[in-house]
Amino acid sequence: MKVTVLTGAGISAESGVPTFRDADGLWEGHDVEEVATPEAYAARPDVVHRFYDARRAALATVHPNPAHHALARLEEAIGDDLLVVTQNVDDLHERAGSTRVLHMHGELRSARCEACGARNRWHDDLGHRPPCPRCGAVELRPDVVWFGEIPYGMDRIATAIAGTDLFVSIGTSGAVYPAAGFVQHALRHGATTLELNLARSNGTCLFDDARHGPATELVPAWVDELLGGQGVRRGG
Ligand code: BJW
Repeated sequence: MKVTVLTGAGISAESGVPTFRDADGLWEGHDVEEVATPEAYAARPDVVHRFYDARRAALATVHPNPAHHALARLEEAIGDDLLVVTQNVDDLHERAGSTRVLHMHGELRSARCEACGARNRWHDDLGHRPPCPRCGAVELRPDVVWFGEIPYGMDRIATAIAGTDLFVSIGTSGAVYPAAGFVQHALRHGATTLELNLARSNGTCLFDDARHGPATELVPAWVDELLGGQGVRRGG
């Protein structure tokens, strides 16, 4: 059985990473247009760098939670038959032990050079305008995908979803495309679909099954269920 999991900010919420659109969300104090578009970055790079530098620094204070660990446990059990596509720019899946993770909206711990295109592992601030380690140009930006930009890995994601038996969406509001459309892509290709989210999302009615509650409870329970009773075996 092949499983594709889409994760969003809700899976990291109980680790202390703010979501985007909940009441106390990340963007409550920020105008989205001020920080999450290339135009905003061109107009006010200092504001944007401050915002992302603060979020990158905050990663050092958070840890993976039982939902991240459960997905790592699922990968241990079914290996290549699992792909985690995350919209999150944190690295909590990897720190929990997952290796098959595709960051479609980029990563906080990466800096992209607008001159040479290099994607550099990055742990420090960018606001003081360090040079690109690859080409020396002073054109490093957060390696994240803003509105109007093309998410990473779209071909690989489309192929994975087309061949998946089970598509599971965890902790995402379904407010942002193309991720919000993955469930329909999965359904068109005959997959079973499941939503695990704190509350109903914009797309809940599209899923075959939807369970609502905290990810730290729902995800470990679902992984137990899958590995316990459903006959999921590597290559099976
Ligand atoms: C819990 C929980 C707990 C809480 N347990 N659950 C008009 C119509 C349709 C589309 C468009 C349109 N106009 C423009 C577009 C396209 C646009 C778009 O979608 N706009 C919408 C606003 C309508 N999309 C784009 O521009 C994208 N690019 C694109 O489409 O390119 C064209 C193309 C695509 C494909 C192939 C070829 C070409 C780019 C989108 C980039 C999004 N970037 C951001 C910022 C990333 C950097 C950063 O982090 O700062 O990505 S926006 C932000 O939203 C971030 C997130 O990844 C993304 C999704 O948010 P998410 O994860 O769902 O978080 P929330 O807060 O919304 O929801 C959290 C959920 O968790 C809630 O439901 C809670 O209930 C739940 N929750 N606690 C379980 N404990």
